[in-house]
Amino acid sequence: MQTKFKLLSILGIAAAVSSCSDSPSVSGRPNIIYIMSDDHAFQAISAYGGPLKDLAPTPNIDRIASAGMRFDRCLVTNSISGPCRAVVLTGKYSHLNGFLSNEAKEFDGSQQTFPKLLQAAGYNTAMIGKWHLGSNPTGFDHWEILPGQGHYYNPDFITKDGRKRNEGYVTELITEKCLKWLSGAKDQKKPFMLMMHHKAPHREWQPGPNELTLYNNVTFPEPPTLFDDYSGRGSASREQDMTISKTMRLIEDLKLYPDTMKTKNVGLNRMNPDQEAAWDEVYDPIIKKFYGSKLTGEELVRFKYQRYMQDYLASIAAVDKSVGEVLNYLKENGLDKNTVVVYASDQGFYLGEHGWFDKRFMFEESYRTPLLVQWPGVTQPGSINADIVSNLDFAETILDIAGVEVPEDMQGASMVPLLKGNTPSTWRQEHYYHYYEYPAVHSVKRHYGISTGQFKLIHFYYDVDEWELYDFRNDPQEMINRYNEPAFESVKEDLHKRLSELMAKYGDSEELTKSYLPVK
Ligand code: SGN
Ligand code: CA
Repeated sequence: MQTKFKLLSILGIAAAVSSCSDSPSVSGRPNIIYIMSDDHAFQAISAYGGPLKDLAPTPNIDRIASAGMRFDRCLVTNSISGPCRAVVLTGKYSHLNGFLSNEAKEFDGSQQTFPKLLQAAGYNTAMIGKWHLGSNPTGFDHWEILPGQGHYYNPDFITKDGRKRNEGYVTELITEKCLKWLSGAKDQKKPFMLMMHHKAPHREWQPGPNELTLYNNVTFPEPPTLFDDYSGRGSASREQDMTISKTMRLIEDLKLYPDTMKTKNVGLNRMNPDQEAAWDEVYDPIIKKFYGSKLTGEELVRFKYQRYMQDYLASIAAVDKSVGEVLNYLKENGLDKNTVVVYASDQGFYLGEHGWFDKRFMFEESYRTPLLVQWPGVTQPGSINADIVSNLDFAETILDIAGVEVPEDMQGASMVPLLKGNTPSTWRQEHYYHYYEYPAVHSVKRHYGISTGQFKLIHFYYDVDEWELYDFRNDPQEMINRYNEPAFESVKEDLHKRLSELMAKYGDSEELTKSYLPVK
């Protein structure tokens, strides 16, 4: 497929455009809808199975898995929002696209991105929702973004015409805006590519008006490592600041605010009187019960975990509904056969595993992100892929699906052969990771590492110099660092060698890493 379109590109993009200038369905160039939520753990998507599956199902997101392919090993290169988004756009690691951490000021929007390449090849492009890259979007015919993280209730949106407050719940507003844009796009003689980026279910997990009571009376199973004491691992696991017990806030995160606090809570104080009344009706009894119960110790952690899950999963229910509305829209408008739909999260998330929430670590729950793709007539319905894929591959995959030449300097690979059910023999057997945001919120130390089909080798650096090795096939919860065990000597040697090779391949190095260290 890529070779075919390399030929097309020799003739010039204009040729590709004119050959496809009838309606999208006539030209055969598929439309693409890339839906990305924020912090949506694969553990909270019922298509992935797991203990939450029946208690908090996601029937609409699951429709994508039923109609298409579920990826079980989609790994991110740097598990944090802005950097993930920059990797998705550029198909390049953070050290090359320049957006290393959420604290990086502005994404350099003058660089090559896949939306720009699609736009130049004749696609109608749009970006609606959480952007989180500082600078304004480039490469889009239309964009409407939340400032920074955005708000759940009555959020502001930024457009080319400035910043404006919108009344309503953020997930529903993003859906409405996307459907409105699609209805204009469908009548144009161009294929379209829409990036629909939900804010939910990002902290502080505020459920929408239609989901406020959804899980209030549900008790969710606790993960076996909720009370992890981090023995058997290094200082990074012990010294993070992202535990449900210590870091999770009763007031802002769990909404257990005494009356006097309410107006100080950024986010909730954006509600209009009707929204606030509906909210209070649900939360006031919870607050009353909580302050009457005087919970402490493990009982308090257990309570916090349940409240966390109830709000987090209710925020997801609105995202699921939104996905259903988009899929229905495509069907009702005859677009379903020629539109590829992707569902992903910017990264994974901890739902109490190791006692944590948040992400950042190269450990499974934050390193792995959900990925579902339906490509009618191409993906085998209900298929499952276990190859190591990455958000590094998204740009190349989307370009390849659109038949646009993939630039040589992108660092991932097109997943099109995988989507067709054929994994090339040369497909990657290992994955490189690098996280930089420290010192910063949640105190996850800087680290880089390699993951293979069975092992992970991780180097925590900057304020420490600690290596960790996990045999995650035999220790799926990653509880034992095997780095200093003689039985793992040859595995360790092999992983060190492969890690050095990977760093060289991607243009990263220990030396380069030192150049990112801020002057103390
Ligand atoms: C905010 C959150 C953090 C979260 C970061 C990054 N705190 O700072 O918990 O890790 O965003 O999240 S909050 O009190 O403001 O909610 S990211 O998904 O955007 O990378
Ligand atoms: Ca995120």
